[in-house]
Amino acid sequence: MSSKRITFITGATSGIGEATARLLAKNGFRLILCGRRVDRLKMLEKELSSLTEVTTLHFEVRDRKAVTTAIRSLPDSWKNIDVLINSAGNAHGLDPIQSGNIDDWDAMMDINVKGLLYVSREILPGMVERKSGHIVNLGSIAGKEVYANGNIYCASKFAVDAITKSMRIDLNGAGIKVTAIQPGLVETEFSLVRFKGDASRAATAYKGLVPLRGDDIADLILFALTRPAHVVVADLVVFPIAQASAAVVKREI
Ligand code: 8X3
Repeated sequence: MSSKRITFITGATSGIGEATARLLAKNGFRLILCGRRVDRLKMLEKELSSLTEVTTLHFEVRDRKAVTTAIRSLPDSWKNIDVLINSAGNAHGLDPIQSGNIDDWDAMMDINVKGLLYVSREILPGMVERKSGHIVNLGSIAGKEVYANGNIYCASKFAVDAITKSMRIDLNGAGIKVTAIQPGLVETEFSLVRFKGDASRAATAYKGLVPLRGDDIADLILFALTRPAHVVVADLVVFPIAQASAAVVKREI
C-alpha cells in the first residue's frame, strides 16, 4: 500500500527511527526526518530522496524552544502532519538507584518524556483541527515491567505508556489514532549509548540470542499505519523469541 502521508519521525538518524524512515520511504510516505546529528540527517535525506519527498529538521527534542522553532519553520507544504512517530529516546546508565548518575536521570526524563511531550504538543493541535492523524509512540517492555537497575529508564518508559494512554483517551472522538509499540531486546545503538560507548558491555545485552532488529519494529509500525480507517493498533508488546519478559531471556552461551 502506498501512502503520501506527511510523516514526522523523531530520532530518525539511528535505530528504530532510521529503519522506519527507510521502510516508509519505500512505501511512499512523505518524510520529515528529525534528529540532532546533521551529517546523518543529510545523508539519509539524500539517500531517501530518490524514493519519496523528504525534508529534515535539526533539533534536540529536550530543547523546548528548539522544538517549537524547528516545527514552526516548516513551509506550508509540510505543515499538515498526518503521522507523528515519537522514536527519539535513549537509556543512559544501568546503575542501582542509590548510586545513579543524576545527569543520566535528567537525560532520560528530558529526552524520553519531556521531548516526546514538546513535539506532540506542537503537532497535535493541527491533527485535531483536521480531525485526522496517527501518533506512534515508541515505548518499551521497560514501560510495562521494572527490572534490576532499570529504575529511571523504566520510569521514563512507564511515563511514555501513561502519556500514550492519556492521548488515546483525551483524543477519543477526534479522529486520531494512537499506537504504542513496546519492544523488548532490539539491537541498535541503544546498549552502546546505555553503556556510554563500551562496545563489549553493549554486546552482552544481545549475547546468545537473536535480538529484534530495527527493521522488525519498522515493519510493525508500517502495519499499524496501514490498517483500515476504523482499526487502531493500540498497544503492541514485541519480543525476540528468546525473551519472555523484561528479565526472562534464554541465552545459548
Ligand atoms: C529497551 C528494552 O529491555 O533493554 O527499551 O529495557 S530493555
